Amino acid sequence: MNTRWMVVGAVALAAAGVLIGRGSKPSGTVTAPVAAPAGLPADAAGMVQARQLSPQDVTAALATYMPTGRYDDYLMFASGGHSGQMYVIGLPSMRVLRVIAAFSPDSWQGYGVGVKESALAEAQARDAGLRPRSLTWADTHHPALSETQGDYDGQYLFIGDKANGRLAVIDLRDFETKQIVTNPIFNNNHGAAFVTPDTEYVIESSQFAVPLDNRYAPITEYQQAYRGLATFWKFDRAAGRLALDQSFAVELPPYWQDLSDAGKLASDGFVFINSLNTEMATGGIEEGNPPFEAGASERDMDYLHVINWKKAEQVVAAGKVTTMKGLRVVSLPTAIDEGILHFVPEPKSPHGVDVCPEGSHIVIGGKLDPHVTIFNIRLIQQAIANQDYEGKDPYGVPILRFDAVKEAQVEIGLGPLHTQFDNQGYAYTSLFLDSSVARWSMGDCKYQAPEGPWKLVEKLPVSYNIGHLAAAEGDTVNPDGRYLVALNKWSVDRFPSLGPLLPQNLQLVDIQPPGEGMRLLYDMPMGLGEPHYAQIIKADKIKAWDVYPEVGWDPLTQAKSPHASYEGKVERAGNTVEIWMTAIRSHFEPERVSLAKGDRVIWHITNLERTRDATHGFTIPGYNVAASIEPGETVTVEFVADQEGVYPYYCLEFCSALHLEMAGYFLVAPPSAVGAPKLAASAADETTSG
Ligand code: K7E
Ligand code: CUA
Repeated sequence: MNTRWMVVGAVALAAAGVLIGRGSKPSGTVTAPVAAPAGLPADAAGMVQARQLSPQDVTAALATYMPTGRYDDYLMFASGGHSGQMYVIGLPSMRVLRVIAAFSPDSWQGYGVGVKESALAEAQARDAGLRPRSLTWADTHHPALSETQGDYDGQYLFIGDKANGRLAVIDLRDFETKQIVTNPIFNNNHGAAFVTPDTEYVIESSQFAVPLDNRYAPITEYQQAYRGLATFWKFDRAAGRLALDQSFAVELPPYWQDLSDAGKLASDGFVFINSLNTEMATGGIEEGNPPFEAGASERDMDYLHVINWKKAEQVVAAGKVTTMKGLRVVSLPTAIDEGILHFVPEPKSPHGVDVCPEGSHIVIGGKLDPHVTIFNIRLIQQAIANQDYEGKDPYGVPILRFDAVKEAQVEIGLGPLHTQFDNQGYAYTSLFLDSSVARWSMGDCKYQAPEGPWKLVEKLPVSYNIGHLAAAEGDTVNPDGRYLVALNKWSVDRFPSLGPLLPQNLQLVDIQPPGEGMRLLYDMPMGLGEPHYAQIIKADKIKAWDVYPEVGWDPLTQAKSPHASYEGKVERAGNTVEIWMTAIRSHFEPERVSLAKGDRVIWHITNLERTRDATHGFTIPGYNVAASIEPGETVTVEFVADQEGVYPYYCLEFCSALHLEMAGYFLVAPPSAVGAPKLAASAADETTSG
């Protein structure tokens, strides 16, 4: 019997209440092979007592502890809020495995700091004429893993930028961002990113109404000139890119649209988007108007937008669109006439809309309503067919009769926001004001909970102010149950004080087996930008590369780079100097590059390594360049040598024992001193093997 298991056995004994006093040992217990930290007994039972752990603490520790080298069962992809990035977290260990640079520069990943093969550099160049300045951050809210038949397929990840109306595409073969698209006619979003069941489209719907096409209109013309927009970005899976020319958008009234979710199975072909501010409040507290928070909360009902995107696709194909900046737009009157857009009344200031695994039910959380409201897609389709309307909105959008489409309301507590599902017939809703997670039973579902339909089953307190929650594959056609993570906005007193800016608290909850109640397993301080939503995928669905497929790989195009080179060389054409450099443990080639001030420099670096984890870096003092060149990768940096001097370039990754020697000299002579510039690719470096 190996020692670890004997220790575990002892801990399990302790958990069962057999707490043994210091000095005595239960039979079968052995002393741990490594000395315990000072002051802590070396045996498990002694540790349990010394650290004053309850049996619940011990089982929680056993449920989350990951022995060295063992992998997590699940990966959670969490947005990074206004850090602009994405995080990858292992479950159940809650270890942060990676940050993925998406919208913000990250020097460790060589992203946005001089390397040309990057989605950020590409977007900045493309948007130079569209946006007044280069954006170097985002407010990432909702990640969406690509889906095949409504299930995560582990291929791509999309993330919306609420602040600037953008989306990013991440390829999960190398966990790098491949594309950033900017909505050409709208400058913000919130219902993004959500995917249709086969990732035909990535949905980006707006939040704050503004005039379309980034025009100006005075706020007094709000109702006439301001609009919302639901954009359906076509995803070209083979290319791994969103294609603007195959995308379309549907114009919406100037309510503030909120989250969205795509229908699936029973509701495939529909997209559901919440709204608030159907009052069309325009603020102006300084002019005696009610503030937004009151003005946008006066009515008892707002509208769930029900969009038939398959019908919209046909209308677009028939050419009934206006094209603005390359985006085909179905106007609001056309959307109404063609039966693309219907409204469903929904209780006060809704936030989350979540479609159940079978696609039959749509769950709404109303921030100012203690219920979740559940609509049935069959009833919605019937009401549309029968024109069972309770009226039309001021723009002529038909409003379906609430009682005709509502299946149930379940009172669960204060501030319901977002809902996820498991494989036992339960739904889980975050309660922001209650700071808790409610577990309640679904009705008319493939799985039926023993409590019967539409019942609040239990609530688990969380710390504190929960926003989203994520259950394992809990927004797919095939949820796993097992784990749920509460993404709490505030942590208040949970961690030591590190100043006034506090981490968020991500709490791991065991939701299996359901009969035994939800159990809190782990508090994870998130000392990085604020995650909003997260998705949890089975780890074995991700098929990532260990190294790039070929030496000389361009990760932006996911193909061999035309700039790849297996040997170092320098060429001059006019005043452009082009360098092909190789990197392998523990040297660059060339090791000297000499030129004159004013020369344009194009510097390609190929990492020749085929060894996993043998990443090299590259930087030059003062030139704002930080490259990460992963095994097989080729990167390019380009700049004008506008500062004369001597610049040691070196490898940024501690790649080998002789990492400090992995360096070279970049010599920028004054123009006059060089005359006809002399180039020196170092011949001193004879080493060719790795
Ligand atoms: Cu509730 Cu942007 Cu999804 Cu944050 S949103 S919580
Ligand atoms: Cu290569 Cu350090």
